[in-house]
Amino acid sequence: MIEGIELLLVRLPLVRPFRTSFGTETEKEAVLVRVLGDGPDGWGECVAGPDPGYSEEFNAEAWVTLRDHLVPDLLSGNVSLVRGHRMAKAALEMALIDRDLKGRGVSLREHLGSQRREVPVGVSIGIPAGGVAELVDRVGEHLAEGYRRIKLKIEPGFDLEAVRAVRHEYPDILLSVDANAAYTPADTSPIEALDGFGLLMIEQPLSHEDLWEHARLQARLRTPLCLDESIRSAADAAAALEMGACRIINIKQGRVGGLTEAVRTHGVCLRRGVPAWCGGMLETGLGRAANLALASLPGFTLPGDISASARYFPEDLTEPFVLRPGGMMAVPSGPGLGVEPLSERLEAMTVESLLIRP
Ligand code: NPG
Repeated sequence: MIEGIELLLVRLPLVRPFRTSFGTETEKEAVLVRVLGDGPDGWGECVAGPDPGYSEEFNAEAWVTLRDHLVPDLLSGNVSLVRGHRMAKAALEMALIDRDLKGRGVSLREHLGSQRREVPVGVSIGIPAGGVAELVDRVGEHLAEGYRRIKLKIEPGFDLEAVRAVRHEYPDILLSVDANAAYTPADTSPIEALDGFGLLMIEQPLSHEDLWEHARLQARLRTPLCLDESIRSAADAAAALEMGACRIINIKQGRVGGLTEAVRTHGVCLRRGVPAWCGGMLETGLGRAANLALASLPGFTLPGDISASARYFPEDLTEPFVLRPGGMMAVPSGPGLGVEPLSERLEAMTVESLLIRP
């Protein structure tokens, strides 16, 4: 029996500001969902941010969508007719799955049917205030820590020079770039200029809603394009691959509406032999636990954006995740997500909470 569902808004300081082409985050703000009843609590984390810069979803609307629609629909047993709002749906789904699995003593990894107990991971480096020189230093630090793939955030004016400098220093590393939709079909020359640097992929150069212009661009490039923002479902992934819009897919459970749809999206890639990897949204330990379980599925053939807690937060919400030798991270093996928020931290980081009863 579900006795209530609690929504919590939490804020965690970041170790350093994270700048992308769409904005800068200095702290992590997230909506958490806690399902209460007999048996263990279930926890879910919404991947939306404070502003609609990455996609149309953001925390204030996710809160209202959960409070006024998704949670009441669930508690009253009505079929939910909410369109879109995938990140809000994903958070609720995660909490329900976590509770169910904890009650049955099954880990999310086992539930997904995965064999791998650790996964190779990479790190995503925001656009540094100190420009290219600072970027090259940061790449060196993360390589020394053991990360297996480096991803650079780029935007018009911070692209070619940055890639050239990093490649000059590190000619052989697995290196990719991510534009977060910052370029336009009218001028793709900065992207085409990156084609000769042996990049593993160029992620989401064009609009967050586009497939067609990406297909036209991919036809002119040797480097694989990877789509992130444009892929909101398994069906989107199939369409993108069918039309040649990309050759690699970034899978984020929040972006596609939950773990179930993420597994379906992974299936689309696996059946076609298309490389996939698990994206990250600066999640706290809760969301990262889900990402690690997802990334342990066999179709995730490239290192994910899943880094150790210390790369994001002075203090994580859960026991910290650490990097293992060889740039690997352990997939949690405990029931459900395999992690819990630490109660003292949760209390200190919660800025708002609301308990909704049936
Ligand atoms: O390691 O979690 C991480 C961050 C990886 O670069 C990363 N995420 O565009 O994929 C992205 C980007 C992002 C971060 C997007 C925060 C939206 C919010």
